[in-house]
Amino acid sequence: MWQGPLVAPGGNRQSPIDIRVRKSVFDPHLKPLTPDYDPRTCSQIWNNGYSFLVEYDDTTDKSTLKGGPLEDNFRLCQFHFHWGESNAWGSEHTVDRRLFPAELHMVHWNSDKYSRFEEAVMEENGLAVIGVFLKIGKRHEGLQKLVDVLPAVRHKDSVVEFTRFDPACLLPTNIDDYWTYAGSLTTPPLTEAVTWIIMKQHIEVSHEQLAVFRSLLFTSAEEEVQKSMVNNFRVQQSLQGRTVRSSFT
Ligand code: SG7
Ligand code: ZN
Repeated sequence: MWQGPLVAPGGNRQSPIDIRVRKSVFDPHLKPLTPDYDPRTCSQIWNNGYSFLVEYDDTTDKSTLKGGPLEDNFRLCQFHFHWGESNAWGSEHTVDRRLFPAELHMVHWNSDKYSRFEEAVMEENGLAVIGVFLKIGKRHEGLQKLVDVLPAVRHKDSVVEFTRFDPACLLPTNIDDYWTYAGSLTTPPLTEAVTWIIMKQHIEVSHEQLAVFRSLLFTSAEEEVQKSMVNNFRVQQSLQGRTVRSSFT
C-alpha cells in the first residue's frame, strides 16, 4: 500500500544513530558484501556547499554493490564525507557513543527496482549507503589522490574532472564485519530510503589529510564572509524501536 511520500524528518527511521554494540543482534543469515567497482566510472568532484561529492557515472551497472543485507543490485552514484573542526568529533554514527573524526559514505541506489537515483531516493528500499569511520593515524595513500585535488573545489559549486579513482581503496581490509539497520538520508530530503551498512573496521588517515578537508569552504567565491567546511554532520536521531543487526559475533 502506498503510504504517501517518504518525506519524514519526523519519521521513525531517521539517521544517524548511536550503535550500541551489545544491543546489536547477530544475524547469521547476513551474507558477505560484494562491491564490484569499475574505477573508469569515476567522473568528477563537486563541492555542493555541504561536503564534497566524488561522483560516478551510474547510467549502467558497472560499479555495483550486492550481498550483505541487500536483496537487489545497487549502483554506486557518489561518495562523500562528514568531518569535524577538530579530531575529537565529526562522524555521524557513533559506536557506544564513541565519536570518530570523520565518516565516509558511499551512496548506491537500487537499479533492479528503479531507473534513476531521483526515483530510488523516494522509496523504502531505494538506497544502500556504506559508512566507514576514519581515525587519525598514518597517511592513507589512496585518499591522498583525492586530497591533492581538493584545493580545486575549495568553494561551493566548484566542480573538477576526477577520473579513474577506485572507491574500493577506501574500504577497510575486513568488509565482512558490519552493522546494518533501516534508516534515512542525513541531509535533505531526509527520506527513509536507506539500508545503512556500517563497517566495524575503520580506516586510518593522517591529521594533515583531514586538515585539507577542513580547508574547504561552505561558501561560494562571491560571498564576502567565507566559512570553513567543518562540522557537516547531522545530530543523532533516536532508534525508535529499531534493531541494529551485526554480521559478526
Ligand atoms: C543524497 O544524499 C543527496 C546528496 C547528499 C546525500 O545523495 O541529497 O546531496 C547531493 C546534493 O547530491 O549528500 C553530502 C550530501 O549532501 C546525503 O547522503 S547521506 O545520507 O549518505 N549522508
Ligand atoms: Zn553522508
